[in-house]
Amino acid sequence: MSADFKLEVLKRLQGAAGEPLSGQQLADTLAISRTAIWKHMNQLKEEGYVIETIRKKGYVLKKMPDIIDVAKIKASLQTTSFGHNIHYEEQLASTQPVAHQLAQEGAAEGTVVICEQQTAGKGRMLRPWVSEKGKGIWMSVILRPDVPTYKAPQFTLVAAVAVAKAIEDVVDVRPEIKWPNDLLINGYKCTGILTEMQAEPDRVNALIMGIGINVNHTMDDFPEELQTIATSLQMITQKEIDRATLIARILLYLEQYSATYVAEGFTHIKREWENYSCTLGNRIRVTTLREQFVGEAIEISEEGILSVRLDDGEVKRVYSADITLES
Ligand code: BT5
Repeated sequence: MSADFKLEVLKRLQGAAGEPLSGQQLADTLAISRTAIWKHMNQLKEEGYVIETIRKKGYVLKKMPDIIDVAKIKASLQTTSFGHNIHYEEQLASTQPVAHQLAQEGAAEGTVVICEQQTAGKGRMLRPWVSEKGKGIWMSVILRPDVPTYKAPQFTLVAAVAVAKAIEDVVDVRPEIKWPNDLLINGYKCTGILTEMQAEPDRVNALIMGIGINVNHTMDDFPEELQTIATSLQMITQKEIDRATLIARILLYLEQYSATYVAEGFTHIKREWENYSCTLGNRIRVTTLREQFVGEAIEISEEGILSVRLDDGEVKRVYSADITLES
């Protein structure tokens, strides 16, 4: 009942098209008390509607909440299967465990879990991923490639290319890929990718591809510790970005590039990856679980492994690590 009134209040605010709507008038037409109207206004504000109260005149709807428009994603999709099944939630601890659960229950390839806010977003190695409400794209995509497990790590690179290309198309900014899973713009991180796997002894059963993109953040939306390392697409372009359009494009490239990788191997995608890379040819500091060293990133292999030449000429092959650019 009360939700219906809230919807009625919202409809009338929208209908007023920027003109103030008096609380008394609203109360009379809906036959509820002014206190009830006030409560509905507060609830709408909590949901992200910006409603201004003008003294003696009434309420004005200034801004709708920026929520991800799932219908719009579906309407914009150009895929065969990716994104046809979307689980949308306002808030989750993390989209990853939900996608894992769905994958275990047999969810089809291309199933997407997406939310407005993660309260315990995950990076690699149990690091936190900060996922501000309504600002970013926090999603997990279920992939079911028919490949042996050793081919799974390259999917992080496949996803990095897919997301970079989608951002370039939709936002007209060219991100750089920092091996293995970051997209940077002007040296600041705007995207992180986390690939997790469900596997039989030697075959991949499902990949849970976690993609986090800072989209419409302003600097103040980031906690202080991220302000010196993170950026958002809006901070770069000074424009609000439509998340639904970007998501649809990411799903298109993710579908295309993962199919290419499965059918033809890494060679074709590797070339694209190299074009986006800010890692290759640069001096980098590598931190693995066991050691730290500095050298020149010289190539990635067909398996997605990074080769680093140390100052004494020794070449190290890096499977998994954090890297920072030295200069
Ligand atoms: C990543 O890990 O970059 C992978 C992030 C994956 C996030 C997605 S969102 C949807 C899905 N559901 C999840 O729960 N996770 C995935 P890593 O390379 O370990 O980087 C983590 C580090 O990035 C942190 O230690 C911070 O320094 C930094 N960081 C955290 N939040 C950030 C943000 N919003 N923007 C930029 N940097 C961030």
